Amino acid sequence: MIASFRIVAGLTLAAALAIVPGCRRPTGQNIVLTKDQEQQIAENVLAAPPATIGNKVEIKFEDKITMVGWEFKGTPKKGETFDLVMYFRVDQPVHGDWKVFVHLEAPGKRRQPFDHYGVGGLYPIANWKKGEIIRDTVTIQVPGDWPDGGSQILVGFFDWGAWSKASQDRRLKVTGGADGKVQGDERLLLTTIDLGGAAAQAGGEAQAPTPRPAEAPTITAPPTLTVPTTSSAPTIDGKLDDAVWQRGEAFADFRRPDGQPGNVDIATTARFAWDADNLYVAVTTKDADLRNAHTANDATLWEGDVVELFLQLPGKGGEYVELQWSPNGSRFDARFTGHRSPEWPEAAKFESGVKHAIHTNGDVNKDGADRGYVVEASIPWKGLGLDAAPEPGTRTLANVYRIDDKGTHDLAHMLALAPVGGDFHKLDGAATFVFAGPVAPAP
Ligand SMILES: [Ca+2]
Ligand SMILES: [Ca+2]
Ligand SMILES: [Ca+2]
Repeated sequence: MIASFRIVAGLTLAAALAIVPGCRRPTGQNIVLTKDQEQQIAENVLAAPPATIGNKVEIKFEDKITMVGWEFKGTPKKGETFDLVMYFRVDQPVHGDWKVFVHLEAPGKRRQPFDHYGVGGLYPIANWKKGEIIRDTVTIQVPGDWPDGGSQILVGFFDWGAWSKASQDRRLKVTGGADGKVQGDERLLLTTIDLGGAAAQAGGEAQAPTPRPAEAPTITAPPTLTVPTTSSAPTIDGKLDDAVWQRGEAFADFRRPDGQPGNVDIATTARFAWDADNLYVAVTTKDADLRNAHTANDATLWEGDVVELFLQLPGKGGEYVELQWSPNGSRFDARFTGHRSPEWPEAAKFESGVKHAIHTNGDVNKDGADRGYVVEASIPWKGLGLDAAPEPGTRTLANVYRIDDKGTHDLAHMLALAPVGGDFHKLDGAATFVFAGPVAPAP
């Protein structure tokens, strides 16, 4: 996921998930919301469903929540973005740390999860009150290389707390409703759509597409980076005054993942080096507001500000690792045997032995004028499952991403070292890293 997931709430104001860390707590105490955020909740918590909804349904999730309608805004189509708007009636309070899940699925081929708290993360399910109608909007970005054939949208509720703490898969049972088919795993099959073209909605009338700005992708040729070897390992302290970082060039030509020019407010540079023991990484990034709610390693860091490295493991037949670092000091490491496989909670059980230090220029999760942060890390080759460092001249695929958390994770607030479209796990077409041999001393 993540980074598989890339959810994101359809609310467009800068209502960051992480601005309200209290949101993550089911009891909802001590949530301090801005006026804009309170307004967003007010606009999406209704006394009654709207008179016109694209698809009116009555589908019960146990005796707690009933989906009363849903509709698309925009046209579900490969390489494009659309909103799924769902209306839920609260029949009984749901206690605990639950999330809505939405799966975009090409059966047997690919699944893209969009897990989220309610109303753009501002209104956790634990706070939903009996009788309320919740309008919950999810923005779904369909990767350009999505498989052909019918795709499904499946919806449900799962106990995020039980999953994150104990890997228990608890879901609300879909117990009623003739309008939606239910999979055996408590996923409501909402509709089957053809992403090659216009939506084929189950019931109801198609919605007028919401116009979106036309942005032709400008995917550029992927860069090739020469990763120098070093005879002096950097001190992993978040300061880039080490000799290895003083020489050579930093890669600074980050662009949006769709190839558009990058947002200069989050300008990012990356440096790499290696020796017999480790791959070394140094990333500096501008950021006016440092946000990440997660302090635990292997948490869903991609919900906040984050730097991500994807690296294909040389000689391992397409296996790759994903490492992430947040300005909050936490890191995530996961190993995948193939594209997004296994799913991230399983993949993240992998421990690479990465050492990292984050230097922040500003205060994380406080309002104020921040400047950015620096990630410095060493990743042991042996921790990656390699017998030894790569032979000089070895080439492999890699990418670096950076997300600036604005609540809505849209491409405008992301950067990629090599733009490949928006699927962060897609290494086909990513950058090539060449591990260079020792540099001859100057004569
Ligand atoms: Ca250092
Ligand atoms: Ca930020
Ligand atoms: Ca891990």
